[in-house]
Amino acid sequence: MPGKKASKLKLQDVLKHPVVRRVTDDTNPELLERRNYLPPVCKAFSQKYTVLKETDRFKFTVDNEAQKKLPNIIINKVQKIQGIKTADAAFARAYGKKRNIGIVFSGGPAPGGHNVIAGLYDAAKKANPRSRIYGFLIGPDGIIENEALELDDALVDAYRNLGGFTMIKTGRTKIDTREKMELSRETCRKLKLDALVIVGGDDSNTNAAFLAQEMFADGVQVLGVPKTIDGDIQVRDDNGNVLCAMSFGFHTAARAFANSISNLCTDSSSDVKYWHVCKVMGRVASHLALEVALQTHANLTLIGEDLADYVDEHRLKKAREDGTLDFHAYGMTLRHLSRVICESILRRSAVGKNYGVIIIPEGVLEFINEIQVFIIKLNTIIAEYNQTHDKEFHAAFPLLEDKLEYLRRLAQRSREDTSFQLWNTRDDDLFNDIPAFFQEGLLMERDSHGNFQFSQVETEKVLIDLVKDYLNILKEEGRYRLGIEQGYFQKTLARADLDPNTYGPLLFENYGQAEFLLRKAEIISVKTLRQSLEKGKLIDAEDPIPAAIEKIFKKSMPSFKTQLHFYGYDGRGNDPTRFDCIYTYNLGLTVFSLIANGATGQMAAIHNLEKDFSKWEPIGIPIAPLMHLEERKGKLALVLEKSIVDVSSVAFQVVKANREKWLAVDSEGDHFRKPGPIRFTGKSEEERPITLELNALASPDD
Ligand code: FBP
Repeated sequence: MPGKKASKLKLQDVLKHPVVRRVTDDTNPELLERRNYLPPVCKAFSQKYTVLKETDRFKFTVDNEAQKKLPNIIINKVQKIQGIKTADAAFARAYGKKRNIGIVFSGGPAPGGHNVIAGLYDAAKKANPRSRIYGFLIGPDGIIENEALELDDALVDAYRNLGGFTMIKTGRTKIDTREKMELSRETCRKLKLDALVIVGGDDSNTNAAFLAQEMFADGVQVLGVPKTIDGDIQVRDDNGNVLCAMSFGFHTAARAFANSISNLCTDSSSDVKYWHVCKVMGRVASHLALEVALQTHANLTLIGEDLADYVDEHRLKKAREDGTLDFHAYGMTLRHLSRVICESILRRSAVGKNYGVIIIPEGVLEFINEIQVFIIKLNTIIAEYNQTHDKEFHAAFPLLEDKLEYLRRLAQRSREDTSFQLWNTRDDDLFNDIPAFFQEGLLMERDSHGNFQFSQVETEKVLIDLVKDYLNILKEEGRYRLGIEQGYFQKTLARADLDPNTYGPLLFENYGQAEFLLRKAEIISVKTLRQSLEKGKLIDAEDPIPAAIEKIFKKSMPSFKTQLHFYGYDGRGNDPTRFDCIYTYNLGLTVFSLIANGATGQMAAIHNLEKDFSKWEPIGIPIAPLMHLEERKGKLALVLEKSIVDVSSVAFQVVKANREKWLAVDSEGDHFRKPGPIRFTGKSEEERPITLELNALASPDD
């Protein structure tokens, strides 16, 4: 017996066997291929040197506060990077001087980060092999605490084209106090840094601008790199000219989510019994959900920005007729949103499809009026508490019950003191109406940047619970039914020697008029079925209900079964798509060009990213003019503006135009698209995100 033979082998020998060694090795061919891949570079980088050309073509409206707080970098302009073959001796000396450069990852991981390091490392070492590149460990804490690792060839090579931020890790600390600023300056002095590169999202690039201002006098250049899977760093000037179409990591995360969700589309249309509810990351903006919709053609995709635009025409009409104003007609409520989802479920059910796939963006609550009001009010309450007490809010009230009690006291105060309306009785009543797990989510600790942590809230559960409740009501009213295909009904009855034309008109409201038959609303149980049959004189009181009729009735009673999924951390850790590999390597080269040419307070970017690679142009974008005042932790703060989905964009309009088709309320199949997995070699994935490709149609070549 083979089992017996194998058992004679000594384990030490098995472990030394070449097959065992090969299959248990930490590396595999794909990994080696990724490590050895050298991404193509933009034309400017094919020359020995690069220079910066400032351009006045792009206009920005500057915020007064930014003008005041960032005087040395507010005057920065967009800089185009151009390659030059030769340079005079002074330029060549300055360009190739030995430099110490620090780089840090800040915020959530995004596929491609290692290639930013690789690009920066390669360019810096090419300009001067004696230059030193330090990676700060575990995010901005590494700068504050001077925890840095000098990078070498072996380390950089081990991570080329690989996902994650594993090489130096990441963290979410914000350098937002005088003390942290001082410690950061101290670290830069100790390491004799010429430049510091911050690879991060909107908040981290905001930090980069403040550090650039702070260290201007020290001569330390600070540059940002646009990272985040959320895709919400997109830069346009006042005239709508696109400077940075997308942050890196977005394409990979969206492709990874899309691959998994497309597999669910296949599964759900195979065993036809589940609605898969997929929440996809994206703290506020719905860019990822939009791209996943384009990649998969899932049956229903909610886009937060679209919901915020919602106007209830019925309410408006009624208010007009009554000669009144109805402010509740504007914007979507959670309840109304659950009704919108129910409507789609009902319509598919009516054509026999009791299954499907729904995509919910993680940040959808940000666009629901009532929840947004809670988030803002609670942010302010927590921030005010922290400012006036020694103990921090969450430490003072560790349990949900304690927090609710504190809110109750605030509501009480609002009754006694009419000038205090931050939390009134109505807020308290409404808040007490929502499920405990959701209350906990809304009260959860904000992150270090003051952001609400949407990924920790089970948004999909809140919504689907409301959907379930409403579907149960509709079921009791006989309005939630599974359509029975006419041919199936006739065959089933014929097999039981029953005349379909006798039973059909009694059972269905549309018998003979439609391909899918809808059970009459009054038949909602075996009891009411019996009553109808008796009333129609098809059976007597003592007769049993014919088995075929009962079978049809049961089939027409849908049960709403769901599977909830969250796509976020998995896609965020995927190895980058070819697009993200090439994009990030070129961002690394760009950031070195900015450093070598003396820039500070700029963000590295690729102009024309949405177009063919041959048109890509490396640029530096001034960060300070992009900043504006925003509410954070209950206070106004100067931050980089997040870019949310533009509902007039081509990408959104295409999704909107396809909504009805992808919902597939007909007897035909669904229209699911299979994006396939991210493959490094082969031709499986598109050259760039579909969103970018579509939106580029609105910005023809300059
Ligand atoms: P960044 O903006 O820092 O890139 O992070 C984005 C993100 O992945 C969001 O999509 C998500 O809401 C959040 O991070 C999750 O945060 P955490 O990693 O702290 O759980």
